[in-house]
Amino acid sequence: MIFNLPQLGWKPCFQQQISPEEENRSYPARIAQIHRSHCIVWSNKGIETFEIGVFSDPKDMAVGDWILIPNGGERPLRIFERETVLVRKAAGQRKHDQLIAANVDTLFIVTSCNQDFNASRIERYLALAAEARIRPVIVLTKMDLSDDSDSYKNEALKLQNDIRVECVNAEDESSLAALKTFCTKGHTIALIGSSGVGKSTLINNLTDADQLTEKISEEDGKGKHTTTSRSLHLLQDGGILIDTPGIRELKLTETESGIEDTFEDVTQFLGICKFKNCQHETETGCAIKTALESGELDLRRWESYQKLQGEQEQHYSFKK
Ligand SMILES: Nc1nc2c(ncn2[C@@H]2O[C@H](COP(=O)(O)OP(=O)(O)OP(=O)(O)O)[C@@H](O)[C@H]2O)c(=O)[nH]1
Ligand SMILES: [Mg+2]
Repeated sequence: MIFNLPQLGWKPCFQQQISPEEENRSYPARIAQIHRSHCIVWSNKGIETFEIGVFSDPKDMAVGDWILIPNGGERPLRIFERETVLVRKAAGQRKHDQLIAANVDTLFIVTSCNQDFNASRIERYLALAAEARIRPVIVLTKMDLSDDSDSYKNEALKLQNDIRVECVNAEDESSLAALKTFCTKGHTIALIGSSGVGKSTLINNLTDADQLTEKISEEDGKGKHTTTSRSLHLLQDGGILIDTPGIRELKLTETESGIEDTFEDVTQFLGICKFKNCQHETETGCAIKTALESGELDLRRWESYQKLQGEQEQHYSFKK
């Protein structure tokens, strides 16, 4: 299969990174899959496989990255500077950050109209998107299994000004029309969320992909981490989707400004207390306390903001 570059999301900001000499001697390709020892790339030469270790540490590469390959060469030359990148703190004891996907334009934050829906968790994803300067869309799947999808939608709409929220039945292609409007030619969309919410089902029904999907457990409604690696998928009418494995717990890396942007309803009350060093606990003239009491500020939002900020502080002190 031969791809044309605009269809793969090639943009002027990448073209600018190629010198005229390189233009004659090499070609760009987009990373569609990364495996332990090799990656699969797509370009106007077709689909190719390259060993990873010889040109980059796998930890420094992400699905969605553009790389430069010399004509007829066996090893890529370099990874292009990214326009955007989604990064999370690695799970468990691992210290390095983990790249989720690169050069993403829109993030579909996928959750379901059931017990998976969790406002504070969605706020983490919103902060991640804001930090990366990627437009978020909240996608609520399984509306067909819920009597109350509108109330989930209303809760989601409260999480950010002007946030787009779409309720869908991921298994029914006819309910995905609104999502397709984001999938324009050359536009890259990553799907992210817990296991079992229907990310791969959405990809299968938006494209010709055949991603493995798995029935979720009846008792807890949870999936079993069916997708194990990230991958690129093309839509027939344009648009590129990135499937990702389910995330159990999203830990944020440096996301301070993303958090500030996501919590403007909270930050508007910061810095205006009577005392500069107000801890927002028992001090008089505390703007936060007053806003909480008057109902202008939602307690859950305040607590969620504090939790994420606390994690940021821990993150920085850990790095020192
Ligand atoms: N009825 C209904 N079932 C859905 C919907 N979305 C997903 N499912 C089902 O939920 C199960 C899990 O879907 P997947 O697409 O495998 O979930 P996933 O998010 O890719 O999960 P991981 O790969 O583990 O991260 C499958 O059996 C889907 O058919 C929906 O909107 N309605
Ligand atoms: Mg999946």
